Amino acid sequence: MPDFYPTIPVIPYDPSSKSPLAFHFYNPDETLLGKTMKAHLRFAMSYWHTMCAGGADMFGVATLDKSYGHADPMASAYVKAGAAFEFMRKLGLELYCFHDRDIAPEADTLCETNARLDKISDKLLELQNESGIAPLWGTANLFSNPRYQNGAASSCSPEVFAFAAAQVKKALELTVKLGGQGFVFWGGREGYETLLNTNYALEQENIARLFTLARDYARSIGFKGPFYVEPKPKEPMKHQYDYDAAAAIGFLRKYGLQDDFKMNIEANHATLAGHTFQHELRMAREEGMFGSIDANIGDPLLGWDTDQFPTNVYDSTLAMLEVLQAGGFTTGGLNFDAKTRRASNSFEDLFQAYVAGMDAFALGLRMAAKLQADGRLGEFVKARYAGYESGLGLDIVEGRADMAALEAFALERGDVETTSGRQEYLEHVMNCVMFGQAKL
Ligand code: XUL
Ligand code: CO
Repeated sequence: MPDFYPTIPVIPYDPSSKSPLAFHFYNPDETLLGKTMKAHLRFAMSYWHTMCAGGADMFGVATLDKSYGHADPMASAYVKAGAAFEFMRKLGLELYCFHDRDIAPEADTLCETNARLDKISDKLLELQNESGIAPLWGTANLFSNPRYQNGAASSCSPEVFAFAAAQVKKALELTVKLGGQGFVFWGGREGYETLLNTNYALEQENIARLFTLARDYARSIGFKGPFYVEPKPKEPMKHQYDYDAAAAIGFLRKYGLQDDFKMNIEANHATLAGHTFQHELRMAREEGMFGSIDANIGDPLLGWDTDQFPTNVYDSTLAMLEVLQAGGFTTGGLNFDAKTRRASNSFEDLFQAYVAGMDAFALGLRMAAKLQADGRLGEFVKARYAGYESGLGLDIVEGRADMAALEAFALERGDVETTSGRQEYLEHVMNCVMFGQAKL
């Protein structure tokens, strides 16, 4: 097989190296808390950003040519598939995520498009069998084609609903064929630009109808994995229905889908919703809906989804603390839904970006393990709520204290002393554990 990235070596773990193409913190086979780092982190490549996006933005064309030497889109798709597997092999990535339209371009008819998908997926399967690499999840792109301008499942047109269903059906078949472990719904166009033209209730119900049809069809063809909803508040729509984890979980419960669906939490979507990444992961975890992660980071000065590679170690540490507390990934993983900046216009930059992102999460995992071992954060929270473990607190928690009893207590007790939340202390503990040996 030809080498598509001849100047790029297999990336080694070498903490003493000054090479940009070496891992300093990610040592895949090192065991930490009873599991290899590779098993903890379950890194995945995003096919769309990595293999397809060339840096085009609203003001300019691509800065990195990703046609892989072929003007014909199907010829390019074949070569791209080979390149994708070389890319993953060199980085030690064993999982990838794809939209139907990433792996093969749409043709003039649905029939021809599906035939293209059959051919390309045969090629992907061959590459998977040679390498042991497999999809973390598959999905259907229900947002790029102009037919989805008014939404897909939430479109005002039943014909568009049918097209979306047909596309999801095929994407599910592909996911099963390729052994994908999950299936994502990201509803970029499932929302509205103005309520003046929107039947909100019908749109919501139709999204639930498509999810239910997809779930039932997938189970009938042997798909055992979870579905993931990937919340995002806006962009491309002004308002997206799956605004954040709380909205998406409420929606899934309303329509009885909570046993088959979980959350795919994306860092930059969390911040667009006005939440931290940690908040969205905590919400999903506490609700028993933690599934998978789209790892990236936004720019706090920009109000859109910049999909930058995650290099902020505080963020990755807090994220990995949530992952550890959720009991780790099962079918989920860390998909780099991230792209290099437009001016980082070489394939070496792309490898470098993955090294940076993978190392940031490896460091996050190491730091999260240290914070757990140190114990002070956990102990502080436990102590803070200790009042609910006995006496009045236990009566409240166990439902023994009614309104009259609580009033009687308050009348008798007089005023209550407040306790400190000690935020600055806790932030300092994080720094001490992460960067030093000092005990506070
Ligand atoms: C868009 C986004 C998508 C989903 C999959 O913001 O994150 O790429 O991850 O459709
Ligand atoms: Co995403």
